[in-house]
Amino acid sequence: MRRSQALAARAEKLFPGGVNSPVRAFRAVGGEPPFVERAEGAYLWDADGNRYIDYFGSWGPMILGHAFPPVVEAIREAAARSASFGASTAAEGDLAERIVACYPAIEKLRFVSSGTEATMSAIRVARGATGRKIIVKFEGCYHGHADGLLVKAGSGVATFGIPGSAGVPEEIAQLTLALPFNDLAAVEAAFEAHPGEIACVIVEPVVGNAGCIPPAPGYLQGLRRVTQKNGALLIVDEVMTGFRVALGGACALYGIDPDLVTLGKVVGGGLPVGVFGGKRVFMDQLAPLGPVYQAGTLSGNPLAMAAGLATVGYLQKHEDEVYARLERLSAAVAEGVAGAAAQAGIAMATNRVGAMWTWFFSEGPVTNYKEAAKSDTQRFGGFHRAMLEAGVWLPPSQFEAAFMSTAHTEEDVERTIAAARGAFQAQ
Ligand code: KE4
Repeated sequence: MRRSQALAARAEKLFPGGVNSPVRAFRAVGGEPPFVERAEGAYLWDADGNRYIDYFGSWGPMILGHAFPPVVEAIREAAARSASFGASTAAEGDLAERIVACYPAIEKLRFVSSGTEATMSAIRVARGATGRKIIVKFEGCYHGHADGLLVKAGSGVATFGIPGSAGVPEEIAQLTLALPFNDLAAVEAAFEAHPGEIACVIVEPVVGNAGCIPPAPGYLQGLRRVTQKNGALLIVDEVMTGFRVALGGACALYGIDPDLVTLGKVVGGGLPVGVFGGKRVFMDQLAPLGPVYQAGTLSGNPLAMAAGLATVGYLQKHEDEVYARLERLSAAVAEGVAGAAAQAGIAMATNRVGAMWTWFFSEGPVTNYKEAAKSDTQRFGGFHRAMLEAGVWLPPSQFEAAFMSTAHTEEDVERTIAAARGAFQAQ
């Protein structure tokens, strides 16, 4: 029995589905998920010594590649001074200053330990600041697993949501409106149907959790205008896009000035960090200054601050070189595989923004979740398994984004395209 299989057999007894996060179980693509033993640069090695080119990068954080030496060294040094104090440190301010320099919309922020905590807290600030209860999210966008965000669209456009998970009471789901992404009229209709009741709109500015879906031209600016007009806060969830699509994320790329921003993934350099922040007038609603409560034992954890500082500091110092490389390599692999699909007569829609992209096995364009859902997920599963066999580890779902790191090389891209060619010929 392969060591991964033995580890999986044990994990099945210990963890629901054998995993600590559902997508890792490969249920969407089939096959047996390898257990990772170590990683370096662009590569993962599994428990049986097989090497893979990594295109999910821990779901976004590893933008500089795995075990990036400055990050490893920073964590090592911080660990020698104790892993956690539960008291304020200079490192929190050092990382916060770097974040504020990259995200002008953030005047004040709070560190938390996950993207879920960040979005959950940002929504509480919006409700506390406005005294309103209803929130708006978009189909296909994922913002973590807080109850009010695990909601599916209701029957009509402006009708309330229904629970997207067991355990979420309908009373909670009914405070969330789930609207189609890239449809500004739907948002305007929601505000007309619920005047004075909507606390905030939360959006993935480039959707990553339905696969990659870019905003239509003017859409994000439209959300800014409609929320401003109706006294609701705009929360831009940059947990995935932050420091990825640009150093200043989608806020910089699309020129938007939200009321609140959430960050995660890259900002922690692979350690658990979430951030929510924004305009001072809203953030000062938080305890101990104001009436909105939020807290966390490991918020601002020194090891996580050290990893985040080393990562964000490197991205800031080498911004031009880093994002030019990410753009070049991402374009090459996205277009190269799309070209191989076209040569094999396979329908594929490729969406990409910077160093995040998705190959949809779809006839038509993918501009919202309904169109993404028409993709041939069976064919994606076969593609994923064939690529894994060939030593290329793609995100194990049609509805996830692939990620590039600065550690990937042109040779890795060529090898990936060749593997895709082989996979398409075999399909
Ligand atoms: P976490 O609680 O998983 O740190 O962050 C939640 C979150 C919030 N906002 C956005 C835009 C996100 O993409 C995420 C988490 N992303 C998924 C990947 N699609 C995490 C991977 C997983 O669930 O295992």
